Amino acid sequence: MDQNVVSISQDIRDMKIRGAGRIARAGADAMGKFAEGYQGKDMAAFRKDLDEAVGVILGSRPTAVSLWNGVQSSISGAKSAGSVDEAKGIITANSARFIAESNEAVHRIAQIGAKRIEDGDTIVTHCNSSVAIGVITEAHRQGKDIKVYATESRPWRQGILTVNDLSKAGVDTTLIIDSAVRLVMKKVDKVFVGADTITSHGALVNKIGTSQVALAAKEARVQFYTCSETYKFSPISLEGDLVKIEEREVSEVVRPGEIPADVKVYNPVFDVTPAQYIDGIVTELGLISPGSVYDILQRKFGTEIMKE
Ligand code: RI2
Repeated sequence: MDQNVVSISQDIRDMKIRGAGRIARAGADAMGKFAEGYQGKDMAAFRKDLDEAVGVILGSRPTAVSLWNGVQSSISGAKSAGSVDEAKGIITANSARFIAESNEAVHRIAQIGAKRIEDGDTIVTHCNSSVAIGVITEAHRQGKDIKVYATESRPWRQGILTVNDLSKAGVDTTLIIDSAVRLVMKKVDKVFVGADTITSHGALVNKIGTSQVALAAKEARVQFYTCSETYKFSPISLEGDLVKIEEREVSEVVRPGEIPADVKVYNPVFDVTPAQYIDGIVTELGLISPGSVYDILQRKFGTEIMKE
């Protein structure tokens, strides 16, 4: 097995590479490196080895469809190539294109989303979304006077990354524990979060606790936005497939011996926020409603990607 593929997949599994966009780009990069380093000339063997490499990468984290889309976009058309060299060329070009378009999408979303933030706004963000942070820091860069409450995001505490990012950008930032969200919501104007997956019926799958933030926002009549590149839209959800919610180790929640051995620990990493809690999805194609996800999936992916 290609060592780049093995090590990138391990880094994704261990959360050394994390965040739905970053893992998508890492998955695409792994496919590009696999193609560059492939030595054989037999197409049948290449197809088999490619399938194995794809399986290793996709097995690293199950929830974010961005990883699946990054990998599938990178290998699109390669298996029907006339030779291994042609297939390798297709994959390296696809991979580079995906990574460039992904970075460009993050930039576009920052420009579009920042317009929804007004001078004097107080914002809540949850976990660590590079895309949501891009929107917030762009609004700040434009000179808008904003305040941000960032949740700690147990158990991995990605909120610590967020407050570091925001502070570095000069944004007035306050860290709160996850359970303080409803209390602070009274002082909040807008919520901006990221996305791991968005389904064809507009439900948002994001870091555990996102749906509680959305619930508190709805109750307080606070606008709730998710910032999502369209490769986080799930083509397989069109066929009714459920998004697999990743469960991680008990050790992420409690230290050994801290609780009685007969107490079970349940550590789901993501939850689902239904479309009716979402005021808008900021994508690189524009600000859309959750009801438009189906159309974009059809327009962007058609049925092609599902046949790979
Ligand atoms: P960006 C993260 O998942 C968070 O749930 C975050 O909202 C989402 O990915 C999107 O991140 P994890 O990898 O692509 O921390 O916006 O489990 O950076």
